[in-house]
Amino acid sequence: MLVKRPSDIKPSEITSETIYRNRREFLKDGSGLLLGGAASALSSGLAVGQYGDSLKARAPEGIRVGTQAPWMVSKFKSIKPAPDNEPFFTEEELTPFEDVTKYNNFYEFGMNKGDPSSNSNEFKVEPWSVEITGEVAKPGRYNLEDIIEPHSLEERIYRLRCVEAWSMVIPWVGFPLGDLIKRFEPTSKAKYVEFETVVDPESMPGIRSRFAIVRWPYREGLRIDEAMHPLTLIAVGLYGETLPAQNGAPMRLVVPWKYGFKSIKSIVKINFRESMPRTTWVDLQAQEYGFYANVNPDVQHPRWRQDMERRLPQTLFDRRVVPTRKFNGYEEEVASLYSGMDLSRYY
Ligand SMILES: Nc1nc2c(c(=O)[nH]1)N[C@H]1C(S)=C(S)[C@@H](COP(=O)(O)O)O[C@H]1N2
Ligand SMILES: [Mo]
Repeated sequence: MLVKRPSDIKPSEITSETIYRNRREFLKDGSGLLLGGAASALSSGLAVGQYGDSLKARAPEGIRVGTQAPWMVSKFKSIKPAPDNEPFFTEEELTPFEDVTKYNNFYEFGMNKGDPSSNSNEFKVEPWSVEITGEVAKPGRYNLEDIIEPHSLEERIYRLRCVEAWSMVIPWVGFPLGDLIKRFEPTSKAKYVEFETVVDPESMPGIRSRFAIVRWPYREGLRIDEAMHPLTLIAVGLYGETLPAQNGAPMRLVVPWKYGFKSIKSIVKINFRESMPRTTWVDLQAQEYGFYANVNPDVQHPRWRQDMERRLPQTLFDRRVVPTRKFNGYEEEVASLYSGMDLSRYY
């Protein structure tokens, strides 16, 4: 984000909505991902459970990623499939599993898009615990199983729009952050929620690197009403599998109407507080990255335009440029959170 600037998008490269839709329909039939999900689950030899056989998206046959901890594996057998209607689902063509898991931003493993997948082999998610602190009635250190076990998992198909002007469509597995927060009983002083990523120099070469620009741990935050919004997800999987390290194992945030950097990975701490937390990107470059970071085609980034995006995967022949939508297309659901706010000031 500071290092690389997306090359400029020429108006001639913008794919018209019609062409985009037609291609989408075509690929949907051909990819076998949206329509063939059930078949691939059955043929992969997985013990399919109550819902696992009807997920809208499954990883390619034979692919196992992420933790295979028995309690987690058994939870993954009853994932409620994404509904057929917006906003928890989109009909847009899914970004292939390969791109979702090999083109990543996770600076703890390095700055290049391929670094997180190639440099995360030493990363361990067991044991894992999450510290809950601040303005809550039930603070403490909870192990991962205690955090996740009470929640039923669901599939959600969301757009992810990075501030660098590329985007993906990702089938997550998770549960609403709001349901988790309620369990800790926030006090009336809990106005903001702050998150931190694990810092493990041993297994995270990006942290050891002398070129690192981030002051670790990576930190992010939400206003409490944003955190409680039903679209805000704690993701523990994608494509029907537990999260690969490079996507933020074992649990990460997904806030689909905000730029991707808000969706912090590999969370070890959740702190409830009265004042707005300082976050990693605001710390680094407050002129360019704001606390709110709502996707907004009307507010340009100082160094590139934000009204278009490259929908991955791109090919040599088609850069797949599509218009960026306000709140990443979730305006109807979230605009009321910001009524009366000047979004060009609170970017
Ligand atoms: N801890 C941590 N979380 C992070 C990042 C990071 O570098 N470190 N990058 C962010 C950015 S810029 C984006 S776009 C998304 C990318 O998520 P994905 O790789 O799963 O697509 O993760 C976000 N979460
Ligand atoms: Mo990003």
